Amino acid sequence: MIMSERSRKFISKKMSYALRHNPDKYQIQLDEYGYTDLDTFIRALNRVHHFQPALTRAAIKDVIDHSVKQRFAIRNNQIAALYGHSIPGIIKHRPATPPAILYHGTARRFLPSIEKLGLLPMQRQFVHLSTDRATAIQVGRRHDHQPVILQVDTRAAAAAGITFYIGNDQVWLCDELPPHFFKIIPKN
Ligand code: HQG
Repeated sequence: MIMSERSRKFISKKMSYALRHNPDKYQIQLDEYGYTDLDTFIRALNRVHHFQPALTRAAIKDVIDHSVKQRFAIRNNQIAALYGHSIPGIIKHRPATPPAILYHGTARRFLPSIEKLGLLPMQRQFVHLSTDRATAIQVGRRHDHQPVILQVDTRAAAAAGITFYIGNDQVWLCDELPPHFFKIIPKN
C-alpha cells in the first residue's frame, strides 16, 4: 500500500479528533484510559468521512508507523490517543517519576498570564511537557515563530504533591503547575 504524506496527515488529524476531542460524533465509547475497539473505530471513521479507498487496519498502522510523534497506541485490538484529550471525562494516564527536568515551549504572548497563573491545561485535560528542549521548541512554534522555553523542576513539583503522568517517551502530562516550579531558559 502506498499512501501520500498528505493522506497520512489527513487521516491522523481525523483520528486525533475522534480519540481526543469528539468521540460522540463517531458514536464510539472510550474506556477510562481512552481506548476503544479498533474495528469499531475504523468503521466509524469510514462512516463519517467516506474514505476512498476505505480505511483499513493496514492504513491506520501505516499512519502510526510513519509519524515522528507517537500519538496513538494499539493494544489488544483497541486504539487510544496517548495525550492531548479535551473531552469532559478525565482520561487516566499512568503516574510515574519523570526526568528531573522537563520543558514546555510556549508563545511570548502567553507569558504574562503563565507567569501569574502558572501553566494551566487550558483546552486540554493536562499540561503537556517535553523531555527535550528541541521538542519543546517545535511545540512552541505551533503558537509563536519565536517560542519561549520553560524548564520545569519536576522534583520540586513532585515534592509539593504534583503528579506526573506518561503520555509517551517524549510527552509527559501533569495538572496545573504553579510558576515557582519553572523558569525561562535560552533556546540553545
Ligand atoms: C498555554 C501537540 C495562558 C500553553 C504538541 C500552550 C503537544 C497558557 C497553550 C500537545 C497558560 C495551550 C500539546 C496560562 C498554559 N495562560 N496560556 N496560564 N498555561 N498556556 O496546544 O502544550 O501534534 O493545548 O503554554 O506537540 O502547546 O497535537 O498545548 O501554549 O505535545 O500530537 O496554552 O499537542 O501534539 O496549547 O501542545 P495546547 P501544547 P500533537
